[in-house]
Amino acid sequence: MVCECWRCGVERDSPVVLAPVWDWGWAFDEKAYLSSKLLKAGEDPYRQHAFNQLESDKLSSDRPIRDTRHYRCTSVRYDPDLPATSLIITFHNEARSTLLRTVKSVLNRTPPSLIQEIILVDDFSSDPEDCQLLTKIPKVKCLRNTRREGLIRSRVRGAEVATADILTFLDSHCEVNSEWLQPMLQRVKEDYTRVVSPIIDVISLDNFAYLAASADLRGGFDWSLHFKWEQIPIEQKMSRTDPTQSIRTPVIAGGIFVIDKSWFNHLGKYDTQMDIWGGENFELSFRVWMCGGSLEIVPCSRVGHVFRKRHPYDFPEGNALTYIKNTKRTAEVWMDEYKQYYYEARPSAIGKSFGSVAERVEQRRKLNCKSFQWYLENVYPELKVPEKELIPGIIRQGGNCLESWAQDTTGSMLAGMGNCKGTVNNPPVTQVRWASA
Ligand code: LR7
Ligand code: MN
Repeated sequence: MVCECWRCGVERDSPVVLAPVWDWGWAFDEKAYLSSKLLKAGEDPYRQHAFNQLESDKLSSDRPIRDTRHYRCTSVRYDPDLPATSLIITFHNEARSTLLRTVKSVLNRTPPSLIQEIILVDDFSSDPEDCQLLTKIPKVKCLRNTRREGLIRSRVRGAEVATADILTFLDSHCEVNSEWLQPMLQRVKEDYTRVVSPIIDVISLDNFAYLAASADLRGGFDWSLHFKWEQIPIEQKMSRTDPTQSIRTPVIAGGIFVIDKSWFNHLGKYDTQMDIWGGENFELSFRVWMCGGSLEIVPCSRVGHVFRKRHPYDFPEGNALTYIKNTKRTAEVWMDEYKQYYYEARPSAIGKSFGSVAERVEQRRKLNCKSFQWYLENVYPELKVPEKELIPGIIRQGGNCLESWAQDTTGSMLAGMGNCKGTVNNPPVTQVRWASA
């Protein structure tokens, strides 16, 4: 289907085939790497990785994919001297076929001069060779954790050994598309405080088809700190005259982004007391915006990712508790008085232990970051504060209400802040006077 209107959301069907540009197969025995981990006859292909491993194993590691960019992206020119980047890919028990395809797609679709190195951080996978054997591939380095750390500490470990000035993070089951890196590097080169993500295309977890994602989405969330893709606000959408222009986003999905290394370090890397998976994308996103940077999606950059419906790995402390710990740390450090809405939306977080956040609070103070109120007003005004609903005569704020409860002798309404009563006969804790009209 051919789409004339770039806003209509249907992607052009491009016949472009992306051919591999390097021939280095002599150094690495790909067949041996893959064949030792093939599924056994009759084995459930979804069991180990929560995607159809059989389909992935069948596909070539060099398979061509459709160029899903808007056609206008193909004529955009980038600086010839863009900086090189260190790629960081952390994984725990990734399927060999998807891990290898991630690495090869990077090598095949990125100008060699832009890749300083590909750092694989093996987060204590069962088989050390999943990672080790890949170091036969040019530019690939492998770090192995001596115990399970989770993706947050693993990424920090990767970032600490990275030698390039720019860091690029990727999940371990991705395929990068044509010219994916240049538009992101360009934006970061122009302004090192920008943290940029591609449009994340979908690789089907069932048949591994590469599907174009809508170009009209950005990252959002609700008060429980649950990530969701959402439509760009209509005013912003209408004012976009150029489909190659970046899209400001309140949060990033978290797995695929480019950041200047000194900026990453200056902002405090990640909160390394967060475990396994989840929440770090909010913490990073709030930190970037509130401490003087910005987040954007670069539409001319496309990277495919296998989205799954469940985690294929275990969480030593349990999935729910880990998510609570990580998001609670985020709320406690960054959300100021608005954290009450997080607790209202996620009451199970109340009373749960989350370690000390003193260091992160101190970091925020040192960086002189803006308030969460500033973030809400300037970055994410679409996230409505739930309690500002007005019941006639009552203004709710958290568990408290500003309620009118009597008239004084002058006819002014007396009102007060206290436990919500919803009646005029229960005097609240503190009183304020509203002059009657
Ligand atoms: O203990 C672990 N150690 C790891 O190294 C658990 C996971 N990992 C690795 C894992 O192998 C993978 O490479 O971390 C990466 C992310 O884990 P996934 O792929 O199981 O989770 P996901 O795709 O749901 O992850 C999304 O949300 C995470 C929240 O913590 C991270 O931010 C991921 O990077 C993020 N992925 C993306 O943003 C890609 C787009 C998907 C979306 C939305
Ligand atoms: Mn993933």
